[in-house]
Parts: sequence; structure tokens; C-alpha cells
Amino acid sequence: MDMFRFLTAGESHGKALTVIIEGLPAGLPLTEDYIALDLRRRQGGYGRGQRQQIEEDRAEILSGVRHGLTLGSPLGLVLRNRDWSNWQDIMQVEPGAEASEKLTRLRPGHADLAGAMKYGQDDVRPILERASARETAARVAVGAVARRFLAEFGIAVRSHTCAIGEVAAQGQGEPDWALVEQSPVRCADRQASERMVGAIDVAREAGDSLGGLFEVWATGVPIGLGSHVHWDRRLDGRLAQAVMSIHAVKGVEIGGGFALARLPGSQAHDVILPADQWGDRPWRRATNRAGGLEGGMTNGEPVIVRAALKPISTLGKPLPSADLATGEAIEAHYERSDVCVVPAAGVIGEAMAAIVLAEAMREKFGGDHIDETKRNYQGYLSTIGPRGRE
Ligand code: EPS
Repeated sequence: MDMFRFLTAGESHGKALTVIIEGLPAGLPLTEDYIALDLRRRQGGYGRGQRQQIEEDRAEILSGVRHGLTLGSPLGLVLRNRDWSNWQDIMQVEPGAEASEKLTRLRPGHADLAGAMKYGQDDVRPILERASARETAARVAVGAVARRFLAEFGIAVRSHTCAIGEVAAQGQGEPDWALVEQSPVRCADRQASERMVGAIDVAREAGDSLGGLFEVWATGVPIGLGSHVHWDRRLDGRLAQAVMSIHAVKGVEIGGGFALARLPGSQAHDVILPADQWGDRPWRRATNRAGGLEGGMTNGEPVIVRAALKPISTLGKPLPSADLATGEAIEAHYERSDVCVVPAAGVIGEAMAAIVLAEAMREKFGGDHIDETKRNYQGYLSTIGPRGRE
């Protein structure tokens, strides 16, 4: 059984998002304010639409925490949708409001069409409500809890925007995280950041949307999380699945990713340095092209995952489409929408990476109280130096 797992529920314009998280040890400090920091980061970013002016996301902790410390019991969270008050008829739980107009103008690129076929619907509302990226608010709340757990072991998970549309950030290696958090598009390259804002303005004027690239960095990760022994225990595969599951993500790379395919082996791997060059951690590498993952396991270097987002599919100037009811040519549905969600997606990417890393830490180090987990972790660290020659 998975040691750390969660489920979310909630429609985009329903009453609330709810989350149950299981598998945290007891004794972990956790507050609503801590979770709120990440929820606020997800709501920001230049290019968001009017919905974010309505919402002020906050996760209320319903269970699993007492006096600021986890109990080891399931954690229950609720994030209420402020916009619910404007949707009470359309999203009414009780029968009796069915007369509301059916939504049949299919949006290319969204879940509308396949979802309506699969779930036997003549209205796309029941599909788009749950397909909406509103659900990522719940994931980010879970990610914040995972981040709080990882912080106990010195593991930090951060992200930055590498590109929006045609505008790419310059610079390699670990970005200046303070600059990232100051940028309206979460990009450390100031000039690129300004050009990204300009590109979003142009897209908004044109009734269009923009995608891009974000990168997640997890630092302080110990060597040996995940496993080489079976396909579904490989941590690179688990991270890729988790990040690919974020709305609008169409590509995921780890470390050098696709660029490694063009290099000879002599330039694609990370030389293992001798002990006199290690500094504070054993088994350091000269480079990190593997993105901290070899053989499905962490190798002690930062874990780096990059994702490509397609431009979001709800367009101010809608694409040609067909009507769900008649099959006739129409324009796709539009009410309001974001223009670019790459900065928010980076925060969601952090959450998904933190969740996978927390799972992997729980698998390796167990423990019913955080102190027990820490003892197991310290015990393991004391074994990972050179093995000796005896
Ligand atoms: C979304 C459509 C928009 C976004 C929403 C995701 O919602 P609405 O239809 O209410 O304007 O704002 O994202 C969020 C609500 C959020 O919190 O991120 C979609 O279709 O995926």
C-alpha cells in the first residue's frame, strides 16, 4: 500500500475543493498559513484571467492536525470556491434546476468532446467542471504539505519559467530564486521577463493564448530514492507521470532531456568526482545532465524536471468547431479565461514533484512519528560513504 497518498474532489464552480491526504507521520509542524503561501503563488503570474480576482484560495484544515502538529491520521482540507455564489443554479446539487441552458459548443484542445462521449453527456458542463485546472489548487495544497515534510530533511522544491511562447530566458544552471519570485512571470532573466509580459499582452489583444516551458528543481535530495528494480518504482517515470498529469502539459524532460539524444555518450553523462572534491556531500558529480536521476533513482544531485505547456485551449477568439447536439459548424465556447498559465503551472509542477519526492521519502524511511523518520534518515546517511576495501 502507498504510504503517502491523496484524493481530491471538487468542480471548478462547485462549492469547494476537498482533499484527503494519508501517510504523513505524526509530529510534523503544519499550519493553514503555511499552505496558503503556495496557494497564493499559484494564483499569481501575469496572464491570468478574471477568475483569480474572485478567488482567494485558502485551505482550511479540518482534521489530522492538533496544536500545529500532524497526528498521523488522515488530513482533511477544504478550499471553498468564492465564485460558487455566482453559479448556485448552474451547479445546484439538488434536482430542480435542470432547465439551465446546455453547453454544446465544443472547444478544440479541451476535454469537452472525449468527455461527453465517454460519460454519455449531451452537455459539456459536467465534463469541463472537473477537467478544469481549478483542481490544481487542491494539488498545490497537497504539495505544500509534502513540501513541509521534505523541509524537515533539507529538501527544497522550486520552479522557474524558462519560456513563454517564442521568448526564452537566457542563462544556464540554477537560477536566482529571489529574482524568480519577484518576476511577474516567474523568470529570473529580467529582460526576458519583460518580453514575456509583452508577448502575453499581444496574445490577449489578439484573443489568443500562449504556452511555454517551466523547470522544477529539487535540491537536498538524498541519493537512493526510487528504485531500479521495477518499472513502476523508477522515480524518473513517476515524476514524469506526475508532471505530465498537469493540465496542458504536453512534454516532460529530465535533466538534459531531448538534447541528450544529439550528444555522444562521452558528453552526455556526469563524471563521478573523487572524494577530495566532494565538499559537504559524498559522490558529487562534475555536471548534472542526468537531472539527478540514474537507473530510476536519485543520485544526490538536484532533481531537474522540465515541462512544455501547450497554449490553453479556451480562446478569446474561438476556433472553428462543431456543435455537440447537431454536429453543425459553430465557433467554440468562450466566457472568460486565462491567456497564459505557465507561471502558475511552475508552482503546480513544484507541488507534483514534492508529492512524488515525499512518497519516495516515506517509502525509504518510513516512521510513524517524524522523529522516527529522521532517525531512519540519519542512519541511512551514515552508510552512504565509500564502502572501504575490506
Ligand atoms: C479553467 C478556466 C478558468 C480558469 C480556471 C481553469 O476558469 P473560469 O471558467 O471559472 O474562468 O480560471 O482556473 C482556475 C479557476 C484556477 O483556480 O486556476 C479551465 O478551463 O481549465
